[in-house]
Amino acid sequence: MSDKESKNSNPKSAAEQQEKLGLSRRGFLGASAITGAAVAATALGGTVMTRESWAAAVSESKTKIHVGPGELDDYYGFWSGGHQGEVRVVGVPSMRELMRIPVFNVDSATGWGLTNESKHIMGESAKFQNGDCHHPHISMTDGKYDGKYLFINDKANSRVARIRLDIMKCDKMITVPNVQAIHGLRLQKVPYTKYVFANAEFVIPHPNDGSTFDLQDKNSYTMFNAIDAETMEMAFQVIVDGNLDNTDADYTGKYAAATCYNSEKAYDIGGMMRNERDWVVVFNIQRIEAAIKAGKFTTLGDSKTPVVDGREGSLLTRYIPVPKNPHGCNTSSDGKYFIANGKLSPTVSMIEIAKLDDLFDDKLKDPRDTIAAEPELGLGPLHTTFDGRGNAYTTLFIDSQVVKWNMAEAVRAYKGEKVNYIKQKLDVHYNPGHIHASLCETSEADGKWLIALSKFSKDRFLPTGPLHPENDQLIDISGDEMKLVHDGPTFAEPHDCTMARRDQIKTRKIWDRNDPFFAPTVERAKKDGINLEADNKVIREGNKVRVYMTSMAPAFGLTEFNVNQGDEVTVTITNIDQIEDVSHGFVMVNHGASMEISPQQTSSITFIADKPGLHWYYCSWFCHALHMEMVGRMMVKPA
Ligand code: CUK
Ligand code: CUA
Ligand code: CA
Repeated sequence: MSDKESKNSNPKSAAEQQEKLGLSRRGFLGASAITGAAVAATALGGTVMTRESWAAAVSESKTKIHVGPGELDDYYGFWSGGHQGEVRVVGVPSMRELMRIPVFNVDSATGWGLTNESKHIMGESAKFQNGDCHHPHISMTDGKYDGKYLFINDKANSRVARIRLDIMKCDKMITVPNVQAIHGLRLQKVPYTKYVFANAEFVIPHPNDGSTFDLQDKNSYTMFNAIDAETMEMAFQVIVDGNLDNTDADYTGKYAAATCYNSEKAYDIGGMMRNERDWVVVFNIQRIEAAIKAGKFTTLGDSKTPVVDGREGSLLTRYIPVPKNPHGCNTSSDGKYFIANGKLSPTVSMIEIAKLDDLFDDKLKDPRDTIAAEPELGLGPLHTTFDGRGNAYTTLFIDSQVVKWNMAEAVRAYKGEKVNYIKQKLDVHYNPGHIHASLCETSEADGKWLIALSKFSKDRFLPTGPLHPENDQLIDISGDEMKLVHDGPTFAEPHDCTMARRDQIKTRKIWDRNDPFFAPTVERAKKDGINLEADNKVIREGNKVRVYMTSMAPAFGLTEFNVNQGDEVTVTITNIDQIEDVSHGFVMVNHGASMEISPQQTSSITFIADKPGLHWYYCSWFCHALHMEMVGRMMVKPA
């Protein structure tokens, strides 16, 4: 957007700029921020903080975010790694990165994407080495986090993955059939997360076999997808009009909603902006389940997934027109509203969930009668979050602000009352997308911390060349006013994050030997007659060689093994250390093989011994004073 150009047009190095502006630079930005807020807030009748009260508030908040050495954070944050493909675990409020969970990427430390266990989980799609994740969400029971799983989408290769939060590893992955680009992803909240709802963003012809490329064709459409959260298999797909962007579910278990920005089914920007209104499509989950149960569905191609038609006129869906190219879709934590964020309209649309029964029963004739309010907030509203005290917080991409507003007052204003529902506008740096308040997606929204995920960092950090980090900013919302307290640089666009109280996540200290994560490898070993916890053996089957060994600090069970050139070698290692934190690694030098083996874990990796001679392997995780000596040799006899 053009705003980005104007704020981003600094050709000089940060050092030069620093010199030129001296110490006044931060002050200047601070002042302009306040002036900007003043202008915008005055226009909409909001309150503005003075420079003095702002400085005092910030210093007070800073003491709250200080988590001293050895102290623990109050919240687990789960950050999407964007087109980097991973999930990151971040402590809030310290914003310290605790762990990375590789999902749709290849990770050389843990061996994700390289080990047999990870390839088994990734299935067919292991052939892809990229991913683009946006929306991490934690499973729920009765509208509260149950801490079991975290789900995340892959827009790049149309996948959905599940992470087991007890071990913080991806344990299931599915490619959604017959669609392109899984984007919006949310979970059923009530009675529990039975379904993962996933929007396929792009309209494609069906069948997509090259017989037509016409998006206006009646057989060109996209689908809303439900995946069984436990089995991670497809539950159903719903054909829709237009396209699908973001989604959310309600607190009754009856409805899910999704925004559509391309009701035009256009293929270019001009076309996608043609209509003054696009819509929110609401899905009636019970009716969809009933239709499938009654056998009223079809299937597409090789897929066995039940497909129902939810296009205009269907009993399964309702289309609620909202202005223009809406983006985020957020259920308020009080359960009252689906909120569609206007993007090209300065408004958000509040859809009253209590009116949806009547809409589906045709007692409400005009779908617009479900709109409780359409407050004007500022330029480029993208996503909204909640503090559990009746306030909503919306990102304004173009204004580079977060606006705090009151939902009940917005509804009163919509009815004609003179009330100022805008509470505050806070500058963020810069151009925010998602926004997330602690526990905001659950009925326990606690109004403590807010993360604004800003798309541009510009001059906020030491320069890193043409590619800049994004800037995820921590805002204290526990008081009456929002206070920006921390800048958090992030790589390759997180888009979204989620937070859970630390007591809601329970992790294992060491692996359970019966963990399904490496069960296929245990099965294989059983067939070879191997006791993984004790045996150090080489099994040969033609040119397939399986090397089994243990590891215990500071030694591998085998310090040498022999193979023939051209053999396909599978090294399986079981870490028999019982001590928490003593992870080993295995790297076969010059063979592209690397993996993690944490206490009581079994890991395996397969490579071709294509070069004759001596090849060292070593432990890659510093595990002992003699870690450097934790090595072995593969002797390869020439063919
Ligand atoms: S999307 Cu990126 S800012 Cu993928 Cu949820 Cu809105
Ligand atoms: Cu084992 Cu380092
Ligand atoms: Ca549109």
